[in-house]
Amino acid sequence: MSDYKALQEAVLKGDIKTALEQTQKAIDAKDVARDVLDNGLIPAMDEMGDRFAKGVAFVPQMLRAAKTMQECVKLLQPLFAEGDITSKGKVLIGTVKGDLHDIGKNLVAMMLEGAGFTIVDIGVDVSPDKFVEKVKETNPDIVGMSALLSTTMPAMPETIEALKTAGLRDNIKIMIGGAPVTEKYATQIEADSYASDAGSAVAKAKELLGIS
Ligand code: B1M
Repeated sequence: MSDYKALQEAVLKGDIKTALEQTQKAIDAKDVARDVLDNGLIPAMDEMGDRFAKGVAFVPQMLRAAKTMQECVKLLQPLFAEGDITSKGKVLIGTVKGDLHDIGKNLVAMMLEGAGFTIVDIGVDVSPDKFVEKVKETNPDIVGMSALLSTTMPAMPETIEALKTAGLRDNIKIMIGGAPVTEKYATQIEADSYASDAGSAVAKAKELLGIS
């Protein structure tokens, strides 16, 4: 296993070149992509979040770290494929209204795609009406919602309500996730499933559709 300190430091500094070199080094050392994420990239973003919360890092640093992580994730992307490319079902995924965080959502989408799901990614700041419109247009099996801000979590039940009003709720399964979201919240708002990370999102999606 690689030493991920240098990768973490590079992400924190927003040093894309070094971060890509370190990611490539881990790939060359045959590290598992999940390890690079769990031990290198995600701890760096958590540290950035702590620095932001303490007032020692600001939005431009968060943005730079996010961009650096995204570039590294692109490099890891081919390693996420499970091999079976027959579609296991269609997942429509977006970050809810008012929320611009998309790294977690993109990771979830990427892992689901790697596991054989067809992905319709409708981006960030997606209003309940847009979810409804896109569900009508693309007819997914699962609707995935991501929220990273406690202030945007209420857009999840709003979206579920809009799907109910449009008569679409019974045809789909709903999965939610994001750092402030919990299993308890999922039960409370009557979502069908909650996943704490991208790996478990794949397992939960398979469970929802009754596939192994
Ligand atoms: Co923001 N931000 N941010 N930010 N940001 C957080 C979330 C925060 C916790 C930082 C902090 O204070 N410690 C805090 C939220 C506090 C709260 O409400 N609880 C915060 C804040 C306050 C803000 C702003 C309000 C700051 C400001 O402007 N004053 C602002 C809001 C903008 C907006 O959205 N309207 C803001 C802006 C930004 C940037 C744009 C600068 C940037 C985002 C860039 C981007 O995404 N393209 C950013 C970043 C980078 C962060 C932190 C540092 C990192 C987030 C991240 O990418 N994590 C974050 C601190 C932190 O999370 N520790 C923070 C890595 C990612 C892989 O994890 O997204 O949790 P995560 O996804 C995981 C799981 O949650 C799960 O799987 C993923 C992979 O394992 N998951 C799902 C996610 N979605 C899922 C969906 C599923 C299932 C699982 O099913 C569908």
